[in-house]
Amino acid sequence: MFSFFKKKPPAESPAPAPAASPAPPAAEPPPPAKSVFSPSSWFGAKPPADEPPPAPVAEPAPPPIETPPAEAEQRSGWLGKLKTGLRKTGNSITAAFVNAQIDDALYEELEAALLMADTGVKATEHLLEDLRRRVKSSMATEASQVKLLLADAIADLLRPLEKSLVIGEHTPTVIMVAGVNGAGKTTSIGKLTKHLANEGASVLLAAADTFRAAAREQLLVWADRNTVEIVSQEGGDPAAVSFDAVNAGKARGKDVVLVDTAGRLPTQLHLMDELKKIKRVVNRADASAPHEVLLVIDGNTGQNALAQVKAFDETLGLTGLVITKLDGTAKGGVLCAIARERPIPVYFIGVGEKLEDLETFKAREFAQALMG
Ligand SMILES: Nc1nc2c(ncn2[C@@H]2O[C@H](COP(=O)(O)OP(=O)(O)O)[C@@H](O)[C@H]2O)c(=O)[nH]1
Ligand SMILES: [Mg+2]
Repeated sequence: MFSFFKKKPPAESPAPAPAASPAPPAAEPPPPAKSVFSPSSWFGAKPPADEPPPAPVAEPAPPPIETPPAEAEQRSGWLGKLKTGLRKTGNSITAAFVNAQIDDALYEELEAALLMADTGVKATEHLLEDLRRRVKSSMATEASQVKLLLADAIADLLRPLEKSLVIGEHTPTVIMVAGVNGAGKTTSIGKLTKHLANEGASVLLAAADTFRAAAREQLLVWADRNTVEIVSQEGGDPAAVSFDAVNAGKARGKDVVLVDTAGRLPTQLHLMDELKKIKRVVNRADASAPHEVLLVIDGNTGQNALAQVKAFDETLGLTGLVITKLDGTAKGGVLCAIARERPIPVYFIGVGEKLEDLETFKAREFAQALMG
């Protein structure tokens, strides 16, 4: 149920490369798209190299997978950390309901608590209007009922952000990762890599953060040297490293190429241009890539997180978000602001520095953690 990635077989027919791209010589047909993942399972085992891939199923419905006990246990531990991280927000929302009547004072207290939690004016207004409607139609008479209705309203607001990262439709699936300095890009890439490798996916990392000498070593800490390769070039051109990595990923039949970029402040225009250039050359190496452009956000950034989402989305066209550090002093409400103003899917949430501290985003869980 709580699978980390959604695995899909490759699309029926690979999209033809546009004429503009440096296509392979006409005589040489493109290699058949090959996925290591069984289309019948999100966590298929890697078949032997020369075994033909299983026939793709028309539209594979996600199989009803029971959460294995170990996985469920890990998730509940993770959820505990998320709740602890968001405790301050939870406490102030909960406090509004203590000995409360359903009256204007309650709504005012909730408004203050939501604004304090970085929910932002628009999402707060939306939530309170929605809550009043729910209270009316359910004919609630107790403040405790209103609390449940608020959790429902938050979960419904956040639900459009729930989406799985899909792996396997392209070989390789090229994922570009951006974000400001210290947001947690390299750490999150490390965790993702480890999860992918554990599932049998072959991963190639592009250390396009060529400014930081330690970036490669940092990635290697996470990477299992047997299943993960790294393309790097210290002091080199980030776009060139990314281009090489995508080409190498194609040539070596990797399942996933992850491009780690340097931290950039969205206000520094020339630096945003560099990210655009990386995206452009990745696309030149593989006309369907990048398949995902992820923004990593430090959960402690508050309302500025929304500004980052907007700026990076306008420059790069984001496909997903990773929110990190929700274990610290983060307030969490900014996800509501994102849902209301720039609803880009949240693929993963980080609550610490360990592998198991990265998990998939579930709206209902998050709403509950936010409510304390
Ligand atoms: N507490 C906490 N720390 C994190 C999390 N994710 C990353 N970090 C830490 O944040 C710091 C910056 O991370 P890094 O991945 O190097 O950021 P980058 O500059 O975006 O690549 C490191 O010390 C990480 O250990 C998280 O979810 N929780
Ligand atoms: Mg980094």
